[in-house]
Amino acid sequence: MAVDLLLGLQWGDEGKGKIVDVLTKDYDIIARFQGGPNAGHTLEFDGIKHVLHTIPSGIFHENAINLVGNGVVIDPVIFKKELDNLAQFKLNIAEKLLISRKAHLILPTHRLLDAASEASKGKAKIGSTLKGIGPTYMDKTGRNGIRVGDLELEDWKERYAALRDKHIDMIDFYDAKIEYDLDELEAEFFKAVEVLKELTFIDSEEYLYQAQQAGKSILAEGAQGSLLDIDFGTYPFVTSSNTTAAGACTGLGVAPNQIGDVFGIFKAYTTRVGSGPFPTELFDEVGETMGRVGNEFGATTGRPRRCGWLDLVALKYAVRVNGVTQLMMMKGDVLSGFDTLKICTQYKYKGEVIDHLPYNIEPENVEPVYSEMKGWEEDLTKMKGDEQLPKELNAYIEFLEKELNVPIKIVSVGPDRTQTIHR
Ligand code: 2SA
Ligand code: MG
Repeated sequence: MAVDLLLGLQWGDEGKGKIVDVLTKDYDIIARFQGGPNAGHTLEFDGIKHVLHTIPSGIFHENAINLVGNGVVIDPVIFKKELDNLAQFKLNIAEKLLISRKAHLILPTHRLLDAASEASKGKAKIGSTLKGIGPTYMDKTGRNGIRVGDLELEDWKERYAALRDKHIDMIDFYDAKIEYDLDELEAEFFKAVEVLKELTFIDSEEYLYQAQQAGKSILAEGAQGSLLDIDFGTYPFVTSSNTTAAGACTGLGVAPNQIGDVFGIFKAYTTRVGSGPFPTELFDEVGETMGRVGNEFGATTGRPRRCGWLDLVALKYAVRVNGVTQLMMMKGDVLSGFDTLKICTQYKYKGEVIDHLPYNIEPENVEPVYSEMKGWEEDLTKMKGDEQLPKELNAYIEFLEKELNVPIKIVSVGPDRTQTIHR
């Protein structure tokens, strides 16, 4: 059976966690393929809000196997905290959670290096979540990293110590005055590694191949968003992995011809957390209202997210790069009450009007060109069916479908699992 993909099409926080949770009942295996504890996937049901960072969003479903793929970077300390938070829900995690031996480990010194690198950049900082993501992927591509499978080897602690010592020299080199107590960090790390080792480590590409042969259905769950992709995002203000569809092939070992549906998740407006260009960003009351009503705060760091109108130029780009086959529009409920809604359909770029994403979308180069649509007053959060949606919202959806040439199959009208309208 084909492997379906679920991806964020903007700068992350589109609501992927919720949709994976809604779709999980249809899948046997949910697999994360990139990113790490920088992700914050929020799920709400039965009046409880859960935030997952490394563990896939299918963990709450009784029969789904959850796999952390080779493309993911794992911080044992954060992983242990996630497990501790889930312990009260009796999820039978030991049987449902599998870890790829080829996934790389985030060491305490990777986190310190992240902080040192950001501090050294001053105003030009990336706005990283400070979880050590960049330095860990640097060690992966630099061929220095420590992988989950190494924990099964006798000498892994020696290799750990060698890498740690190198990191300490690098932290000194940054001269960023980072304060830390390495003994404390290491004690916490080694304790968490023991917890990680209680889980099942597998050769996940082989596992997924066999699962496919056996007719199991697989959903690959992306983290962050397409515009944070290391290659196709707003570099250097990106994360350090491929967040786009290709990342699922390298991050799981699934062949391109095995990919089935590509579900693209987007918010009815746009948000971004961290630094970097954001053409449709609003600095007025409208943006402030979106942030307040939408509760736009980082699920991992608590940072307020920047808000703005929907950017169709960027969304079209993401749809193409990922080969999206179905769209899911989130947080339409947050737009209730605006008289007029704006959608950016083109950019004014160096005096010319263009409709593709240029190399550089810094504010001095790009000015959004907007189409306006009539807003709606109705509260959407209690609506159950397509037929209840206000006509202005339907017009908004139809406009997007026409521009993007992909159907919008789900409209989410609130954070809860039940606030989901299928079209
Ligand atoms: P990093 O930590 O090195 O990956 O940061 C690099 C950039 O990627 C952005 N980034 C994110 N953007 C949105 N959501 C993310 N996850 C958390 C959430 C973020 C949070 O779900 O809310 O809690 O702040 C995420 N992870 C990374 C980051 O802001 C940098 O711009
Ligand atoms: Mg998030």
